[in-house]
Amino acid sequence: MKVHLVNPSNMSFGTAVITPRWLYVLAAATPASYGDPNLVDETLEPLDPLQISSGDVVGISIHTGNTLRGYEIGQLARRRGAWVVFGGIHATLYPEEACQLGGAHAVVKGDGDVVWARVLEDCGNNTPKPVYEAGRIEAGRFKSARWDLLPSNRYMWASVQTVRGCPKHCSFCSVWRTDGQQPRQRSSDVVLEEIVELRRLGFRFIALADDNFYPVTLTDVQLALRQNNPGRVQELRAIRAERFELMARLAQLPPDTVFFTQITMEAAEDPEFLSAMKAAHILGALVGVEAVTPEGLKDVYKDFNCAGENLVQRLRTFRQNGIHVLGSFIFGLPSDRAQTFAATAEVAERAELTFAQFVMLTPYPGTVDFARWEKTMQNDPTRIAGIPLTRHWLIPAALRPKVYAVHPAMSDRELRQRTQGVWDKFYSIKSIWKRSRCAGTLKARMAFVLISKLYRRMYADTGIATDSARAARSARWARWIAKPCRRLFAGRPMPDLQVPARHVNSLEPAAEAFR
Ligand code: B12
Ligand code: SF4
Repeated sequence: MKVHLVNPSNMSFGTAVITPRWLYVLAAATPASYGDPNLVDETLEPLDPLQISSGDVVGISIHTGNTLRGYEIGQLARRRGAWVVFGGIHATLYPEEACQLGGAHAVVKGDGDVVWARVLEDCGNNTPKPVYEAGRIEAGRFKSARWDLLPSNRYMWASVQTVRGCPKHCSFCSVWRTDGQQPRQRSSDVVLEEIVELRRLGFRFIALADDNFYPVTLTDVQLALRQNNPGRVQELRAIRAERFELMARLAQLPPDTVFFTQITMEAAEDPEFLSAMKAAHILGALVGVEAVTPEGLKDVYKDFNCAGENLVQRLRTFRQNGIHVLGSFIFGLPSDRAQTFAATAEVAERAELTFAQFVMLTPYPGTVDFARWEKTMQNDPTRIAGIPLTRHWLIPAALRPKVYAVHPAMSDRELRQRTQGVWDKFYSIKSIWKRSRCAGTLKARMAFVLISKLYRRMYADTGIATDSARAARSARWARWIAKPCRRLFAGRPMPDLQVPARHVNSLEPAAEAFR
């Protein structure tokens, strides 16, 4: 019985930006008695169905965006006589759908690290259960990835998770509902072991695939102190101390190592944290700006973000501390008006963002926005290819709308055109060249231009493409440019690199301030 793990995608580029971490984690969760699993990442190349034989197990991961392709693979694998098992965020939310449309024999809801061995055993005994409630396991039970199975020369960035879950509750995000609001933080020992293994292989760019790298803010600790809650204070400070411990150890890695993470802008109020990040080579972070107006922030339950001039200042603080920001903005919020687009473009420029993305509000399942929208759509008769809009992921990609909710002030067309306009402005050659000053040498500036253009093109398929011809053109361009880009990210293998030792004095430096 061979085990196959498939990461579905409609587009294959030959080279990919970030390793899909789940593939290497589930590989680690596969008992040695089954041999090494066959890992298929369709963002590199499509699955060859002939690899699958009767009696094999095919594990497929789906997030909402790649569900349709995932279901195609499931049906295909089932026709070839394999056991079909689905997992991932979308399967966790809609297990029945994976059975009805994806040919699933079994669906794993939640974390696969521990349950996967049992699923394989049950398949081997011809007794898989329709649903495995795996839930949220403790951080200590997360499996470290099998990086020894990573193909060489295919990915630009590797990905290592340090913490799962997020204490916030943004309306468009499913993370806090599926992964929980209690941060599940891995110990720095296991994180460092993975990172050093990757560095030995020659990866010097590593994405920290965290929901929120700053799970405890200074305000959280102050609040717990004010509430006279010593247990809570201790818990929060332990999480912070472990963060600082991790960063102190990352700081000892070779100086050309580069990390990128996702973080809330509250970190800008915490100078020790930012300087520890810089020292730890965490030189870039995706910051969810979402909206530039107080009304927009209210729309998405993100009142901890700033608007106006404070926002510009907060974002600049990252840059002033040596951390590049990829600002993420959402368009299509109910409070957006025609002038919001120009205001956003202006903030993106003034805040000295290195990269930016301008995504269209999409009701993802598992979010507050989705639940609200689904309710309002109860009596909506619209069907595309026979599918109601509230199951938009099942609509063939070419027919899928780009805007889902009726906007109170703008037509779909206007929203899309204005969004496109902001992308075009931010990624015009003139603007990119101006931003490329941060890269230094002429060669580095040229590389910056190339990467900016690649980023822009790869995004042309994630919600803003005006038509499928444009998306196909973008894919061709990205395929062509991705290979030389990967070389820019590659590092020198360092087979002898040692794991930095635990740091005795790395306890949260600001701790004294809270006593
Ligand atoms: C890192 C990350 C990215 C990275 C890297 C993606 C990559 N190549 O890996 C980048 C920045 C590129 C990215 C992009 C996007 N992302 Co993203 N991303 C994440 C993040 C933070 C971590 C993913 C990760 O690596 N986790 C670590 C692995 C080990 O965990 P896991 O994938 O959940 O797998 C575990 C279980 O789910 C289960 N499991 C998973 N698969 C399977 C399969 C089987 C067979 C079994 C048994 C079990 C199993 O077991 C695993 C181990 O416990 C998640 C948030 C999250 N908490 O998951 C969002 C998340 C997956 N992303 C999300 C979104 C929306 C996007 C974008 C669409 C954003 C945008 N607007 O453009 C794009 C889409 C990109 C694309 N086309 O695929 C959403 C998906 C929501 C949904 N319903 O689908 C999430 C959940 C975040 C959110 N805010 O809600 N993302
Ligand atoms: S959008 Fe970011 S800050 Fe908000 S809940 Fe999701 S992970 Fe947390």
